[in-house]
Amino acid sequence: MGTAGHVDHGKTSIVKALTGIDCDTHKEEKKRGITINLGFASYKISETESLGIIDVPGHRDFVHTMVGGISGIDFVTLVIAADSGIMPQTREHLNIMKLLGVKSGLIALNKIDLVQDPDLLDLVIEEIREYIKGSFLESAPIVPLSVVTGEGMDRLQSAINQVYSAVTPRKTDGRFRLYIDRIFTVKGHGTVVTGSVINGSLVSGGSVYLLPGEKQLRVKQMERYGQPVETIVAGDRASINLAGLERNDFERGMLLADQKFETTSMIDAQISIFEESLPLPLWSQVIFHCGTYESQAHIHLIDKDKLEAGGSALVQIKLLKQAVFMYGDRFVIRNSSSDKTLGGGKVIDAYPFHHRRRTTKVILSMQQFASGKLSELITAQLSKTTRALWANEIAGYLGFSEKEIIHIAEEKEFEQVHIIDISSHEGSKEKTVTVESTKSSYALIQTSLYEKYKKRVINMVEGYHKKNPLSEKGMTIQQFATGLSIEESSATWFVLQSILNRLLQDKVLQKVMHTYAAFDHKVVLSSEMKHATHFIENRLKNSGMQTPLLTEIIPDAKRQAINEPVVYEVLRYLVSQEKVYFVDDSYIHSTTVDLCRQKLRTWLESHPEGITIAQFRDLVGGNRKICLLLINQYDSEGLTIRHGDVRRLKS
Ligand SMILES: Nc1nc2c(ncn2[C@@H]2O[C@H](COP(=O)(O)OP(=O)(O)OP(=O)(O)O)[C@@H](O)[C@H]2O)c(=O)[nH]1
Ligand SMILES: [Mg+2]
Repeated sequence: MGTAGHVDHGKTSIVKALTGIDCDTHKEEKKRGITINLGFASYKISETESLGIIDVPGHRDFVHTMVGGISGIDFVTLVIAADSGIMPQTREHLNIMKLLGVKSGLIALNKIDLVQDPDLLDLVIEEIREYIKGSFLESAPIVPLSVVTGEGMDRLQSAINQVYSAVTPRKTDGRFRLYIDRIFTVKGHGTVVTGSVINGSLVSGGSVYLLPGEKQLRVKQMERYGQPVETIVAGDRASINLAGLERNDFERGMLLADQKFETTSMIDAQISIFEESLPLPLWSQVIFHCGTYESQAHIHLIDKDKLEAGGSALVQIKLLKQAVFMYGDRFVIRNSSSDKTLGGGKVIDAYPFHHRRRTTKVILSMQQFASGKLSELITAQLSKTTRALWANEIAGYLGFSEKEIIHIAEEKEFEQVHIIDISSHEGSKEKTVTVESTKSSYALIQTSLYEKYKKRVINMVEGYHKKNPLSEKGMTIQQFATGLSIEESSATWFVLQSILNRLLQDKVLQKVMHTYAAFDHKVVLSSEMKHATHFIENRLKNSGMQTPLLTEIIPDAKRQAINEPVVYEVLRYLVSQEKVYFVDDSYIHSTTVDLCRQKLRTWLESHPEGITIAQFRDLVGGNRKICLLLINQYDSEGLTIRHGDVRRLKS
């Protein structure tokens, strides 16, 4: 529970009356008689449950402190002094709480001892009722009381109990984040930080990151309301004893998280400004507050040229100080001299592009982000890139759990996104292992992009066949990936694999060895090619062991009106057909290779002691180089095996 309200209306007094704890502990606070820092107390709701209370300052100079405190609360006790009624910071605090998304609370109408006239009291109550109409406090209990006389304190307690038990607990799954509001050293224990857990949960003994930054810290011990605990969850106020942290590593506004977040200095947001504010021009300079983070900021209106008081707009905000944000984080903006709260909003994209121009496309995408619908968010996130993303990558950007992302993506109606379960992929098993440990097993891509990739794959294969008409083979996955600039093992690579599998299934492609060829691809020779193939093949066949050099084949072919590029193409084709062997610069016809193989086998069957190269040469004729090449070929086929200087049959 947080307190809120104008200075001097009795917030700290009420907390003290409830808990016995005086939150104004600093010398300066005592001297001035006002609250300056956040105060913390715990109030026993029942035998087993304690309520953490955050007492905030009411003075207008410390509204930024109030924002930090209020960010971690579930409900508020708005304190209004009966003798003065609604005052400027009553309004400002209520406005801020609306912006930060506080959902419930009650009103403590304090100092009734100073209002003798019951009609006057009724008047104040009426004024308050009127004022809170339309806000989250509309039907909140208003409890008249006096801390001085103690009147109404019992009613206050039961009102707190009632509101407390109606609060819906925060979601505790998702990533752990805690805004640090205090840091101190405890003798013999080291550094301790305190703050409010805004998301997720943390278990003692784990490790956390201090953000922004790289520093990883070990959680030694945790306490909730002074009691050691093993787990802290969203909504808790906690103190954490950390190993590895030094006092000057810390700056106000930092937070602890269970994993690294990319830092950002530019966000897209949806903001609204108060009725009492001045309009915001296209560009403006403000102070930005989120949790305990505070920075100067430039706001650029995107869907409007001017933001009128009471209105809202989509904006891009440039922050002077690095920060980490998650989708949906609430913030407050104050004027640049920081004496007035202007309004605030929520982060809709923590890592946007720089919107130099305010195009319809930009606005549409921002509206998608602002809608808050997870399916829209996923689409918007995916449309920022021309590649596929891992489910957990998207989860990270948006601040949802991977499970939620996969769940939505799998929904039938969600047609804009194609989801690929890489573990179900034929042949991707080994990949899955390496990928799973660091990444996700689900890749997501916009359906339109998936279709685009599919078309390009088909075009690439067609182009390949056109260029290599005499090759039966198509392209390898690596060739597709290179052509499409897809990194191996990236999410998009798995999408490519999925596309290839789909095209095989749909009989658009066929597998030829380890390549993908068009399903109806057949090598058809033109009469010119037929002539060339016939000539070259015969030339090689007739040469037997006297394999011709390319420099001999080319002029021979030329005399037959076959030019050089055709010679190469035909040779490639003959090799792919296995009619010709290409070994170390020489082309040997397969009939020659077969014949020599036969001779060798027969000879070896009657000569178990083996054959030397010289003997083999005598057996088949031809030069030493060709003989060596042939023998190696037979070794590699598994016909023969080398024993010292001789080859024997490998049986
Ligand atoms: N007469 C009377 N005085 C009260 C009552 N409650 C608080 N006060 C006095 O009002 C003054 C301010 O009280 P605080 O509790 O410090 O007020 P606060 O709202 O915490 O003030 P800030 O934190 O500075 O905004 C103190 O002098 C209190 O003694 C009450 O019920 N009746
Ligand atoms: Mg106070």
